[in-house]
Amino acid sequence: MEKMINYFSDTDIENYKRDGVVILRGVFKDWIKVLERGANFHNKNPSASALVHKQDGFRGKFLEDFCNWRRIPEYEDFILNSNLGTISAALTQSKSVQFFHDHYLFKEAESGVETPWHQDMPYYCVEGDQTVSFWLPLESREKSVSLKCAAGTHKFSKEIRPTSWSNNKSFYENDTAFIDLPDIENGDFAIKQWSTKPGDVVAFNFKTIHGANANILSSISRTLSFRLIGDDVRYRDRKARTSPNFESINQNNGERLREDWFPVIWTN
Ligand SMILES: O=C(O)CCC(=O)C(=O)O
Repeated sequence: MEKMINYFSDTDIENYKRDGVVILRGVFKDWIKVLERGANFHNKNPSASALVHKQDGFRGKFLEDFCNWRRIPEYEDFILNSNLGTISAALTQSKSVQFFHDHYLFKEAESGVETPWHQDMPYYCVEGDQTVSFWLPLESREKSVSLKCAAGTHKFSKEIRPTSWSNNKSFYENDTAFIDLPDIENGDFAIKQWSTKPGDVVAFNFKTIHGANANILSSISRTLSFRLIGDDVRYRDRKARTSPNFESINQNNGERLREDWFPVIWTN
C-alpha cells in the first residue's frame, strides 16, 4: 500500500460534501503509465458486453465497457495498491471502503456522441450517500470535452429517471418512482468542469448529475471511471436489469454488498 497522501485538503473534503464533486490534481500521476497499458490492452480486447455508440455524420466510435478489473491486471493493481481506497474513505467519511466496479470510456477522434446529463445511482443495484466515482482521464483534456457536474444535485430527495442513452427511453419499465431531469443548462446550478492533466481526477457522488460533451476533437479520449462505496451503502433490488448488471448476485435489500465480489480495499 502507498503511504497516506496529502495531495488534498480539508477544503476539498468540505467541497465534496457540499457540491458532490471535487477535482483532485495530480493524485494518480504515478499510475497513468500502468493504466495506459491496461487501456491499450482493453482497446484490443473489449469484453463481450462492451457497448459501441456511433453518431451519424461523425467518423469515430465511442466504446464503453464495465467490470473488467479482474481480467486486466493493471486495473486490479491500481484498485488494490494505489491510494484509491484512502482517498475514497476521506471523501465519503467512511470507516471502510468497498470497490464496486470500473467503467472504461474510449472515444475515438471526432466521435460526436455526447454523454447526456444523468445520475449514476438509479442505474445501480445500491443505495446510500457515501459513494464516490473517480473520473480519471488518461490524456490531457480540454475543458470543453471534460466531465461536467451540476453542483449540489446529489442532495435531491428523489432519483432522476434513468434513460437508455441510445434512444432516450426510460431505462426501467416501471419508472414511476423517479423525477424528471431538471433543466441543468438553464437552471440554478453551478456547473463544475475543469481542464485536466494526466493524474488529475474528478471525484463525484453517484447521485451528482453529470454529463460530457461529444469528443469532436481530432484526438482520442480514454477515461477510466472507478466506483467505490462507503459505510452506508446497501444492496437495493431494482427488480430489473441494472447497469452494470450483476447477474446472480443473490443479495437481499439492505445488505452490505458481498465482499467476495466487491472487495474491501480500505479499512481503518
Ligand atoms: O466521460 C464521459 O463521457 C462520461 C462519464 C460518466 O458518465 C461517468 O464516469 O459516470
